[in-house]
Amino acid sequence: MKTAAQFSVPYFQFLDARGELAEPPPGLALNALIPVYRTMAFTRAFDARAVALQRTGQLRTFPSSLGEEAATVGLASVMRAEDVLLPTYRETGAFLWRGVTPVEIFLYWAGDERGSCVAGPREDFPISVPIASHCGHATGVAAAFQHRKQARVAVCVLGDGATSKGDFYEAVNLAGIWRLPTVFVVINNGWAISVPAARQTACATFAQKAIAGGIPGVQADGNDVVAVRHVVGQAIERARSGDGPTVVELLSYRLTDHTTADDARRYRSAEEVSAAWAEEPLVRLRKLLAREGLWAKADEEALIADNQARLEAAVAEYLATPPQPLTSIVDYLYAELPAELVAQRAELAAREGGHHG
Ligand SMILES: Cc1ncc(C[n+]2csc(CCOP(=O)(O)OP(=O)(O)O)c2C)c(N)n1
Repeated sequence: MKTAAQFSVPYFQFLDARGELAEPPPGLALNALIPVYRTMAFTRAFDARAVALQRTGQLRTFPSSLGEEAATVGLASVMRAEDVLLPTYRETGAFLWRGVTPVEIFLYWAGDERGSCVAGPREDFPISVPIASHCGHATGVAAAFQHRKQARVAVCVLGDGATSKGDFYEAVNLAGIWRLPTVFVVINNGWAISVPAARQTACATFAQKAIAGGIPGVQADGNDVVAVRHVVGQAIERARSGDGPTVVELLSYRLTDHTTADDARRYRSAEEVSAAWAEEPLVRLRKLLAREGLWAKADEEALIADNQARLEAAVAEYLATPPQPLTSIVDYLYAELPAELVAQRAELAAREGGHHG
């Protein structure tokens, strides 16, 4: 017997749970991590405020990204403005880094169409709630970049559960054949609603799903923002320089419910969650910055106050935004409405306008 082929999946971690930085990647500029930390902290504060709004009937539903801030902010922080993000619903940190406003994010989760029509970044895709359907869109966007000879990259973010869908495999396959400038970032947060990662795949990693597409797969500690920026940054630059796609798996943990419509206590233990808190990404980054003299107690206090003020202003603006007409439900689906929707639109128009919450 001969070995037909052999593969491996590299794993990266630089900043451990205690905030110790071991053998940093070449050229690491610690200063660059300060705005990253600030956005991660704002993402967490936004998260808590959004859950509170939902609990008081002022948002429809909200998928918290508590614990995933290093993954979401980290991946966005190594994209260029002209790259295109194709997100799911749990990338609040990436939206905020890319310039989506808190008000726009609140509007989205209130069911308001204007939450998908953001002022910037105009070419990023709207949130994909159907699991994995945006993987095909990412290959389409990347094919357009390749066709136009633009040095731009499509960054598709998905969950571990989404890698079980055919859409993901098809997209990886096509991206491999055409060497498309795509990066598939799989945020493995341990769970797909109540299905644990171990029951989602028989593979040792989600990154190795790249191998069948003939492309590299890499894994990193997704709670280590240094590792996230390193692996996603390398994959993006590889794609930009014409060397094709990569699957990046970021190991993280969803510290709370799947959405505000879920109760995670029904399917996982308190012990598991408290063990995961010891790994969370914000504290370890803050410890590093503090040790390097880049972040002091006064900076943290000023940031907390600043974040609260920004959030309260955003909440006030969101709650004061006049609702869209009910007809907005169908107004953005087609260039020309099919007959049955014309009738439904007329019914909606006859009713009174909606309200937030
Ligand atoms: C096509 C499709 N099937 C099923 C669902 C219902 N659903 C919503 S979230 C989810 C789990 C997704 O898990 P994962 O991809 O790991 O992402 P996570 O929510 O954990 O970030 C499912 C099955 C859906 N939204 N779309």
